[in-house]
Amino acid sequence: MTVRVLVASNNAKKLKELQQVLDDCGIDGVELVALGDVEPYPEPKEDGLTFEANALIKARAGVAATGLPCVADDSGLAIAALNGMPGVLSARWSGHAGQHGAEDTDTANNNLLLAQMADIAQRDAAFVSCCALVTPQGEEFTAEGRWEGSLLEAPKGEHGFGYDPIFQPADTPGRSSAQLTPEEKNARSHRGTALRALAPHIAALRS
Ligand code: ITT
Repeated sequence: MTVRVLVASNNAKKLKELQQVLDDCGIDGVELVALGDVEPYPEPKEDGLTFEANALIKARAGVAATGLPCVADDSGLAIAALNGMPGVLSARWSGHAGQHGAEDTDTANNNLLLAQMADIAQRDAAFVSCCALVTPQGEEFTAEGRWEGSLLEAPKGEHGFGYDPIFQPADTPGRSSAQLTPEEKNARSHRGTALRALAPHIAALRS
């Protein structure tokens, strides 16, 4: 029997990464369903103060609307010199979603962050992701991943999305996360780590 699992993200590039990581886990008998494949439902308000709280808000909303088990990711960039900000505010650092188009929002977020950090030499940064799985029976599982690195002085690279052009991973010296192939990024990223930790719980949905 195949189990359908909703992957609840409105960010097409994030969704692709989530799907690729899960596909690479090779879980037989699980069919991933995107938001575009189900009856539309209102986006829940992401008003949690942690990545975990927001990931659970998104996954619970997916289950409530569709009756399917649901996986969601909440993620962002944590800058040490900014006490972990933008953090859970990463998506709306330069203003509310809808104010710009998706690509413009990314550019506006990156430009604002670079301007705020212009005179600051301490540039330690980490991408953080919390992935949540919620089942129709009310079981909840979460897992977190961190990708350590630093904030660049200027954007470079064309791959990925969001803050990738201004993030220098510690484990890919000389290449920003926007200069990695999808496979290279998924193998190291916050999202890859979090979702692979959740994979056994997703696989267990079949039994
Ligand atoms: P969904 O909530 O619909 O999944 P979203 O893009 O709004 O989509 P978040 O609320 O989790 O997702 O916000 C994540 C923010 O952090 C957003 O600004 C992203 O661009 C950024 N971000 C997260 N992971 C990233 C990554 O792997 N590379 C670059 N930026 C990332």
